[in-house]
Amino acid sequence: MKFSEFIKTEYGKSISECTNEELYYALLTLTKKMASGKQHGNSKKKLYYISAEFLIGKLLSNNLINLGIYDEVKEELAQNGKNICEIEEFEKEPSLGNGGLGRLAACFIDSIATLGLNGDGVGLNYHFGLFRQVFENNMQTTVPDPWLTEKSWLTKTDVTYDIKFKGMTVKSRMYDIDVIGYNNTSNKLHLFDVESVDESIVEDGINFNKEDIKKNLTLFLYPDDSDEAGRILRIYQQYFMVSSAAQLILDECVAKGCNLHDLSDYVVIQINDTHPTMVIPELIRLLVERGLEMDEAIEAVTKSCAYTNHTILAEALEKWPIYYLKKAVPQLMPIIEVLDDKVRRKYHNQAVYIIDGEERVHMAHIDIHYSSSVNGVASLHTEILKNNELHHFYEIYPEKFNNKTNGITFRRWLLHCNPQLTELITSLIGDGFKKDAMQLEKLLDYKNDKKVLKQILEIKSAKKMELKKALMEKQNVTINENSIFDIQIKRLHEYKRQQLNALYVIHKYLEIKAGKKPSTPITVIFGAKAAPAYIIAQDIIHLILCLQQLINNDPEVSPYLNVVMVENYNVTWAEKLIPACDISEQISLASKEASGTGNMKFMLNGALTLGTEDGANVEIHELVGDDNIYIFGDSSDTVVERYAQGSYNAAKYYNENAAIKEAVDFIIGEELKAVGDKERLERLFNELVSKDWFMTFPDFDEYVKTREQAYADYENREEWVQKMLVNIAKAGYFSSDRTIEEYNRDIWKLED
Ligand code: HBZ
Repeated sequence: MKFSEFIKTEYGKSISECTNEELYYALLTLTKKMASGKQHGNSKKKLYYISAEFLIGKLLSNNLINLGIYDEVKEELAQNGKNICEIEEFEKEPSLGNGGLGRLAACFIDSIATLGLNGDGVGLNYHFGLFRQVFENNMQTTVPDPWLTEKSWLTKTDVTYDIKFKGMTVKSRMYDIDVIGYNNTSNKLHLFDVESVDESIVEDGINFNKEDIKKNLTLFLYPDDSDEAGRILRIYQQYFMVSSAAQLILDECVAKGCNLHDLSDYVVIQINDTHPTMVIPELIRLLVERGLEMDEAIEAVTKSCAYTNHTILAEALEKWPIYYLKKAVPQLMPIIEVLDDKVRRKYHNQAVYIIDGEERVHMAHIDIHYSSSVNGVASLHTEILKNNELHHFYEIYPEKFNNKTNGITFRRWLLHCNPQLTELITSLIGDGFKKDAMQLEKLLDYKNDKKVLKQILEIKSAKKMELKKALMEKQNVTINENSIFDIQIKRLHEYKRQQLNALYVIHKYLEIKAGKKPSTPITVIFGAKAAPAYIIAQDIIHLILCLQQLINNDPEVSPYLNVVMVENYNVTWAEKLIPACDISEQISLASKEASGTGNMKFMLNGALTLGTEDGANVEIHELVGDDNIYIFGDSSDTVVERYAQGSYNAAKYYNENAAIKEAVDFIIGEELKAVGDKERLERLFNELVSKDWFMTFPDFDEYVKTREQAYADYENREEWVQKMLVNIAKAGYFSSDRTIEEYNRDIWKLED
């Protein structure tokens, strides 16, 4: 049915008579209707992808694309004087994620549906999600981000479960979002919510009683865990998620004829990082309750579960005090004790115990012992897990370890965010690449085609203009569309080293002040949220915002260098920033970034990577070759070795390297103090000079040199655009369809 006919029958109006808001809701209704006709046939074995985050982004355009009606609808709207982009403004971006892990989950459910696999996502329906970031006085402040509207992509279901905590039972209810495959069947994202949640308990935008679980359980993603009540609340949330999931899983498989002894013939559960780990003891508990012997239950669950690790940072690996678990979910402790006991009997190595000497439960250890697969998310990351971080486990279970290099869905990160480039590619190589991304390699035939190269540059310019317009409208900031767009967008974390980028900006500022002007002006763009309790991360944001104010208002420098930090960086911003980017900053300390996925999105949209040999950068480097990427910095082996020796001395670099000293001193110099907060700037300065835990100084010189080389190469537009083309052509490997095919081949083994 055409959209105009749908509008007429459902609303009794024509398109031109509707407001944009009415059109948005009409399209939402149409999409939901079409999705329900594409439900998966429910084959015997089913995947449950459990994740605390699903950073799905706005859904309208993507759903229309996946249903194959985007162009048609856009055209019909245009004929009636309506613009689909304006209509999309009515959609609020769901605030159900924080970073790469959540965005990965969103790409994966898109690919699972696209490949026609029977697999649903399971998570939580956070009412305020992650906080919304607002800048005030060059600082990040946080406010709730209510995103739920009365009519939305969520559908309330009749499915409810009792979730038992110590001394109380709460009711969970399942809400569903359709996950529409590209030209294929549709699956579900199940989001559980507590019936008794009460949004009104949030005061001053952010504070609420952390102990009133019935009212607060699904208010926020990652509630502040700087105090004990916040940490215990996270356990409540995690258990609520996995107990709902476990009950759903058992109900669904029993309905299909599973007798629970054969659970793993019906069910495979992918555990996305350690947040859903309690699904393991919870399923064991439920199976025993339903009559299985403990040993059999453990075996059935182990066979059904698979774990993905996303980090080697020790502080990010969850370890919960037994005391917390006993307070919230005491019924799990006897099971966890049995699991630990079995490990202790078999392996006489404390490093692999589940419960440590400080009475803490190591969640990742549960996952590794009691899953049948453990995977890292890029080749280097998996090697580091095997050889360093999880080496003791690798010795016990070499067969469990495998790598699954991350991927991104090209529907969102090319077709939706860059229709111009999509159209050009289609005109050159046909549209086979939309289902088989490796076909992008055919673009290499055009490496010397002047007309094509010119078109690629024109598209980049057009996307830069679009970004300029968006920044003007949303943030009242003007940027120069003829400048080099050098972009770093990701969560704010010291290991990702936004501070290294900021040090470069200072260095460049001082150079320009001293009369050395860049041939082409440079716009350095940041986007990042910092966890509210992560003080140094807030300080780094403060530094960047101060630099933005200082530099953009300096008439001597601003014609050559600008700094912009986008406020409340999210998926919608990423969709505008990535296609406009020339240089993609992927500068984490080697060994620390498990994979990165922004790096892949940038490459696909023709940006060149300036990065360290870390995460998936290594694989990007291998694919595009030395000439089409800018690599710098110490290798992961060097870094791992330096940590092991404990020999790093930041002060030595600071004292012996004049360029480093000059840039670092600037942080506490008069210019910045005039626009910034003395305490924050001094704290950051001290942190760098006395610790620099993520080793920015050893990489500084090479970073500056490599970045200058990239800028110099940019001047040769013909060669630069050839590099862009190679990056686009080689990006096919990073389609999440490829990643999901690998998960299915090696771990899930679902039928198509
Ligand atoms: O997962 C990210 C990795 O840092 C990134 O390298 C990788 O590409 C991506 C997908 O595999 N990890 C996260 O985003 N992790 C979190 O956001 C996180 C949040 C809360 C935690 C732990 C980790 O308690």
